[in-house]
Amino acid sequence: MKKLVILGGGETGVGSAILAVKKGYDTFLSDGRKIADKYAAILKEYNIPYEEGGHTEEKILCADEIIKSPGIPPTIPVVQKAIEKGIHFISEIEFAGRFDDAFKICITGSNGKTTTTSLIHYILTLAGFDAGLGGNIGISYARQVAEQHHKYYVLEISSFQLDHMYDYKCDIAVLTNVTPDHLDRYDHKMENYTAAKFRITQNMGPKETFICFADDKETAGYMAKHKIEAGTIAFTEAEAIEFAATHTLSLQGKHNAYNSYAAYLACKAAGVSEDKILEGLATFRAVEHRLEKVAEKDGVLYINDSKATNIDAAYYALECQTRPVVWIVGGTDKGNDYSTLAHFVKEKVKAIVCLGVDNSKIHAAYESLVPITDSLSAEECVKKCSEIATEGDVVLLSPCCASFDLFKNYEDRGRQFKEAVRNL
Ligand code: UMA
Repeated sequence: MKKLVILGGGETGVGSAILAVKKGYDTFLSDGRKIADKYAAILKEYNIPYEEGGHTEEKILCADEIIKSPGIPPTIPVVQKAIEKGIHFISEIEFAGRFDDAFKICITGSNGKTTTTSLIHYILTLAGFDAGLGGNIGISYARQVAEQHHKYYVLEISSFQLDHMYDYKCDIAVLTNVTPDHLDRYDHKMENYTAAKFRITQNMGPKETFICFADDKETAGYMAKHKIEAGTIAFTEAEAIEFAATHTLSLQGKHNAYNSYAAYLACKAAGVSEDKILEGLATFRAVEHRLEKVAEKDGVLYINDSKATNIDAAYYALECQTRPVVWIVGGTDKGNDYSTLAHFVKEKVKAIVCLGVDNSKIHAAYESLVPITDSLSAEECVKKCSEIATEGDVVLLSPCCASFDLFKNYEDRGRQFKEAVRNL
């Protein structure tokens, strides 16, 4: 029997473990920290052997194959030793794909992928397709393959998941854009990160469809040097803007015109009727934590864009603001270059409230431009913002950074922010 070791006991790891035992693998799960109660309960329910609070090398280095959770950096000692030993690493998506014959629509990109994925899934469901939603959002793909069966899957795929994908083949792949993100995991080299994103096209041929944004610099640069085997639709900014101008779209803003148009093209390629696609694009409700309007209090609008964990996402959020902004920024820095947002700070931002443990880079970048204060909790942060903001302003949480210094994840950060706003 093949020995499978799973590193990480979160959503990815536990989903993979369920699928592995169901498929008869000799399975062992190892987590370096304490496993959350809800996941430990599932492991016990399925009788899956596991350890927590540390990675025991003897129990891991005997594996035939390892599934590494995407959040575990490849630099940790046990991973390095397994690589030296030549053990094969795969991602959860690769693993689940081995047991899934569904039609697969996969979306990747630095930004817009959650929105585009959710839009496509919403439209397919509206049109009566039996479609599962997963990947980097919600219930892990592996768990769904183990416990449910869908004819279609719409999967958001992160670059970390793509890193260990080899034989997986998408039927339709969408690449929204490639802008700097997670560079700390890619030797601070943009070309490594871009190449990871393009792994989404591997194994695809002319019968499959690859949809990308032709005016994205990194995408165009990569495609000028590499041949893409898939049937490719590279749409332009002008086409997306024209589409947005001539149709009713529930999502506003330039970046959402790209997301909506990419979703339109993907749904067309999947065989959804034009009517249903347009109905879906007109009736879709915004994704939580993505430019989500929380409340208007004393004439101040509060927006939760906690999902903006990199510079480019915050760029879009600032770009579409028309009111003076009290900007909440900060968290775990991923090698950000804050200077690219300085012109927005000059033009649109009246004050910055940092929400993070180490805000030194943000202070250094913007201190000379606007007043900056610090906060260490969502409650303290929202209170400070409410004191600074006056009628007609917007308080925008669009932090440019990961959330792990103060929160469990970006969802936790967004929910705590909303709670604090409601309690004002
Ligand atoms: N752990 C170890 N050893 C270590 C470090 C961590 O065992 O050295 C353990 C932790 O204790 C924890 C587990 O690994 O129990 C967590 O694994 P994980 O961080 O990979 O998290 P999962 O719960 O498996 O969630 C992952 C994605 N997380 C990341 O990519 C960091 C989730 O995306 C995704 O929703 C989920 O799989 C389901 O597919 C989150 C995310 O932030 C939303 N993604 C990044 C992004 O969107 O920018 C890529």
